[in-house]
Amino acid sequence: MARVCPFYHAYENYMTHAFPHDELKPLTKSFTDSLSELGNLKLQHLPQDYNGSALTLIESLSSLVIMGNNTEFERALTWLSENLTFNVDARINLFECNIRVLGGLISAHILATDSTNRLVQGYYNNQLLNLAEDLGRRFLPAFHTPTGLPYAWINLKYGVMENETTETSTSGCGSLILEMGALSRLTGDPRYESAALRALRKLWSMRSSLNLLGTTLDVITGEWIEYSSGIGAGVDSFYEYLCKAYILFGKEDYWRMFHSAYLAVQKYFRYGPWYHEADMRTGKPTYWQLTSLQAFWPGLQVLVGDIGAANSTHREFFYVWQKFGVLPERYLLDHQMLHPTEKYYPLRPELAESTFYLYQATKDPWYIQVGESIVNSLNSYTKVEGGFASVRDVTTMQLEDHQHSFFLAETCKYLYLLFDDSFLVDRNYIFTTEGHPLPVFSSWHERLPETYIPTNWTYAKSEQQTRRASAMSLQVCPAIALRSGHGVQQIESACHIPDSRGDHRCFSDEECGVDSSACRRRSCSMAGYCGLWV
Ligand code: DMJ
Repeated sequence: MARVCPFYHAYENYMTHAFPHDELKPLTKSFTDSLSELGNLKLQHLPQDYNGSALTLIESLSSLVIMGNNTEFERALTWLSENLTFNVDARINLFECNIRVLGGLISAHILATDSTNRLVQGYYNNQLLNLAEDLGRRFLPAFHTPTGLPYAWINLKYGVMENETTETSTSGCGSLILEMGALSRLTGDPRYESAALRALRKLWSMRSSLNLLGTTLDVITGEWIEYSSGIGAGVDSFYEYLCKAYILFGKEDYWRMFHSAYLAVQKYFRYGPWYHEADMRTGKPTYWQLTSLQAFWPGLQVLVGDIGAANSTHREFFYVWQKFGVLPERYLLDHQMLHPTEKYYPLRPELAESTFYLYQATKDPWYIQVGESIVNSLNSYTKVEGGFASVRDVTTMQLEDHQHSFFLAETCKYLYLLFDDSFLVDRNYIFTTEGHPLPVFSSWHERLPETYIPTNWTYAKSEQQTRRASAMSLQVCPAIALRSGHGVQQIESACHIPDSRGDHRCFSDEECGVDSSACRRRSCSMAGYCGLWV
């Protein structure tokens, strides 16, 4: 049964073999607390040598509510309220701890206080929000730098350590605004949102004249270290948070930044349905690689209404998924081969995430088939008695003893929502980069004109459905009208120009003809679509 939700097999095994440690080792039915990227949090009332934060439990909270399991949600909530503390000597990664722990707690707090979820009333007394606020306060010393750009690492008890590295990534300091902004709105303490916003503005001021950013930088000097960047590792959620911050908070400043950044990505990184890396100073291509993390991009494109481009990129990623059975971490586009060492698939969510967004936007049943195929692959290749294991090598399907917490926070959640989106009916949520839902605070989207529905998709949205502007269907393409001091101002569309024969399957370049507007020969992509790919 393709649609059987993988969540419970993963969750129950975590609870049996790993809880209250961080993550499950499904092959040996044991646990790990040594998250190199997250550091270790600690719990009260537990043995001295215990080094866990029940990370997978925190990451599962919003998924439990979405699936309607209020009993388990409340059990988890009680346990965390009584046991979790952040007053510990632990060096943690700010970005990871923000998206997984702070985001998990804030989202769960909102879900716990939302009366439509029918949780047991009376018991909940803001315990998760108090924990989130305590954690947020411990983040603040990381921002005490001359630039306002935060250190990548901080000790929760002692602040920034002596000789701490000053190197961080674009996503590390540019994707904190959703969680820290929400924390400020919920607590009334503006410090979290201001710190994250100051960092974001500083980062944006460091863009090149082409509106491109690099991948790594120094938080003290404010100078770039790595000038090459793309839409994958180290940068991905920066773009995502500019767009989602606009949706969540409604400030047009976020949209202006996102719009310029998005156009630059499409201009300098896009190569047909693929995205390569380029030097931020010259726009010249650097690395021609497909990475598994890039597969979130079509989901983001759905939010801005660039469905044609989203569809073509999603199809290529799914083609690679089918070719290998799962998505390899890195594929060398210029050599048409796997990266020699990065052949792994750690149960990442990005393809399922984009599939969910594209189905929400189009209701094209093809995306349901994609979802079924993803679930089938997960069950065939990664499901073991003790949970779901990462794939070490996609050429041999040899497994690795690790079930990452994002598998429960994101992969399982997006697959569930693809088949059953009843949780989203009449609600307006935006998902953080870790898949935790936050209700849209502003009401700007209700003012949107009639949403733009492209006509060249294989299956348009059912006319019977009420068209409601929501965070799930931002769809502001093809032209964006911004209000300015002098009335309404038209700005360049973010949308990709749709391919006039978008659904024509091809076998060779010869079948594709010449593009009438660009006067260039079209070619046939790996998945069999004509376009200006080369
Ligand atoms: C998740 O932790 C988040 O989505 C992050 O932004 C990058 N990707 C991982 C899972 O692949």
